[in-house]
Amino acid sequence: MKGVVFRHMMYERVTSALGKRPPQISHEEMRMRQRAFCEQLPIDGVAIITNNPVSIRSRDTHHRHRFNSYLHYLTGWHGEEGVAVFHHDGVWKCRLYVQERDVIKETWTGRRPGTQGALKDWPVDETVSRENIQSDLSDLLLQANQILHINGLDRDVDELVGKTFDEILDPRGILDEMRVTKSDAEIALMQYAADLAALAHIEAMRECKSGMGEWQLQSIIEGCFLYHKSEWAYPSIVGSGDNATILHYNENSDAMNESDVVLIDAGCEVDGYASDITRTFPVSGKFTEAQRAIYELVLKAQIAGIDACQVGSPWSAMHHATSQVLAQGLIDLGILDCSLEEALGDDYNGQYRQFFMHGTGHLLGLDVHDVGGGRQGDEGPERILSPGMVLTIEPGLYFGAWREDIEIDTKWAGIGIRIEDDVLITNDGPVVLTSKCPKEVADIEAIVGNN
Ligand SMILES: [Mn+2]
Repeated sequence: MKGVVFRHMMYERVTSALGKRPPQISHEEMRMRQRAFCEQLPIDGVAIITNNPVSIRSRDTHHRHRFNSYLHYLTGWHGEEGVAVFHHDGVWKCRLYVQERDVIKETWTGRRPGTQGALKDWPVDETVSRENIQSDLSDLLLQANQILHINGLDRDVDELVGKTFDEILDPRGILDEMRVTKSDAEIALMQYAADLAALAHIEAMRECKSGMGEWQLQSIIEGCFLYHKSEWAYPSIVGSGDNATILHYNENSDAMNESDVVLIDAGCEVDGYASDITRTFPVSGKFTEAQRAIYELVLKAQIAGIDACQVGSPWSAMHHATSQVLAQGLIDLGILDCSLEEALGDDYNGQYRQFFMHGTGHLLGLDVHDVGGGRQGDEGPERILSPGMVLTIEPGLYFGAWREDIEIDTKWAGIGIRIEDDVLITNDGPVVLTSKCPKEVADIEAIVGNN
């Protein structure tokens, strides 16, 4: 009972620091999005946006459903089997297929707005019962000459579309570009998601003690999300010691040793918008000399990466900035024995990549790895940074003691460090949305274990 009371107080501290939750995206804004989308559609075309499928977790129990980001973006509709269809009928209209009211089913699985409720309370022009989608959508498709649709999410719709059309266009080309630039309302939600995650990380730092389980730090952070009517945007990573050197480790099942650093990569979602924060700190509250040397190098690289987030810069500028600092630092620490040119290599794939093997960041929004490209290995012209974009800056260095492919001094073995912030691009330079989460050595050492 004492623990429950304590947890409540800890979270109330976060609540008061958080302030007011911003409003959800207005229907007016969704209507603007619909207009901008439809303006780019062929007038003899139909565009279909389905919801995500429900997936089985175990026998007759499902994974918690997460709405499709495009459907959310355009209509705010989350209902299972929901389908939005944009068609031109003198003017562009949004027709939404929804599950009809059914008292028996609603008794088991929850209330449904039904066709009438959806038409009244969502920004759509027409609603049709999902039961009639076969005949109703077929009629619309027969009148169209072009179809835009994302295959693989709704089997019934895939089948209907496949029967009528040989060539299927992808609506994501239009929508992704729209989603890259965030509106003021979106930025407000993302700032709140960033604040909540930042404060949750601080609570985990405060509570950290050697011998504690990684899962216990996870529970503090995810409990904090839930306490504030939010949830994780991606499975939380809590890795101590060698586990910190596994990029997507999320078993979170080991007890933490006094001498290790622990890496936490955890972010939350607020009305669909994600935050994404990584912090790494010593379990004991005090970095060893070796840990501190690596930490300060990664921090220096991260700050250089953030500084490179300027309007007009190409996407790769921030990766080049972090890479140059890391490569030079690895040479200075004696971890790499070569020239800077050799360390960086052609096209930034040189020797330093043994220890920094991922990209420097990704776009952030309704999806944690948001649409709009910019990730390493993406095709097409390089994205140029512009105001309203939100991206992460997250360099890291990883020295897995378990790795047979690298040779390093034992003093570095088992150190994995990543520092990640969320950055808004503005005409006045980069704005760090996650700035409430400390990252300087002195600040971290003052907080860890100090509850
Ligand atoms: Mn990330």
